[in-house]
Amino acid sequence: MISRRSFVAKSSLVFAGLSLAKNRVSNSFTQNQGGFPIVISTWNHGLLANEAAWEILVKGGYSLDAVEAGVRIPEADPAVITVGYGGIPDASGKVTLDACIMDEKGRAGSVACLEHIIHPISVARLVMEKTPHVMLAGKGALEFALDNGFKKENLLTAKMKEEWKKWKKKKREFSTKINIENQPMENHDTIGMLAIDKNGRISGACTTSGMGYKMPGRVGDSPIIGAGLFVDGEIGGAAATGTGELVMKTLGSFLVVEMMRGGMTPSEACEQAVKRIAKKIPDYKNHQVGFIAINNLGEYGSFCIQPGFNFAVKTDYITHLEDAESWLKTL
Ligand code: SD4
Repeated sequence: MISRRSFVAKSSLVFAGLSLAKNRVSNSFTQNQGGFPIVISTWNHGLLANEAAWEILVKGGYSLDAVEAGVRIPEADPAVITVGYGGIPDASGKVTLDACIMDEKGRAGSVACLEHIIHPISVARLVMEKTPHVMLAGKGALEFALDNGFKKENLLTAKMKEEWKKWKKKKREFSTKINIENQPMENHDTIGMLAIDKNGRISGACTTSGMGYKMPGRVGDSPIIGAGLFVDGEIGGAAATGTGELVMKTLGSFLVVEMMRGGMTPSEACEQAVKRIAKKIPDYKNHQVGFIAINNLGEYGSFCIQPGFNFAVKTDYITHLEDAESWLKTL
């Protein structure tokens, strides 16, 4: 499979070296080289998540196990304040989580507005495997998780409780902060991950605590199959990050996969989905949305509205972060 990798991919490793966080390269060096196993995921926190996924992929394991294991890393990490434990709460101080998972056979599972469970992605996988449904939300999702042995936990850390109190005092309105994910004080956001295993099976996972200080009950794109994540085993997969409302209105990840079905490369397909948002949503410039995508050859790509979105890539040859091309930079 790695025969499709060109000299360019190998030389990108030389440029980038193997140390993790320092590696940030222009995507023009490495996109669309192809081959698998491969795992890609959104934002800086994708680097560590990819490592966990890679442990499974490199041993010949299933991509579905890999993406679940991968995104469980930021879910459990309180330093990642927009995924899982330690996530930014909603306006009422509750941490509510959204997640979904999808495999190469088109099976899908999802949870929305789930409280008290550190690993919503694993609950989403159980919804997929144990129920006739795709999505469980709120209390029902929590009951399902508890019935299946998940532990009820307090997800609001002392640090985030303090931040929430400060936010309340200032009576700040909800706002969508662009690239909040990589800001030192508020770093990281939704993790979307796509992987292809040694057998060519594609899976994806997406998990988040959603927009910080969102309205209670608000659900974003991340648990919506076709919006925050979509996988078609014959074509490829896509995942989204950023303002979920824009992604939901355009069913972004599904759109990316359909564009690839029509013959576009992953990069071109992500660009088209961003352009669709730009065409349909008048105030899109006030928001960030970023897509990552992978096709069934293991070629990958990305595109975003605002400069500042990056994603992590791991293959036999590559371990690094790449900056996504942005629509506003091209205007
Ligand atoms: C949401 N898409 O809840 C998520 C948040 C996100 O970068 O990814 N922000 O809308």
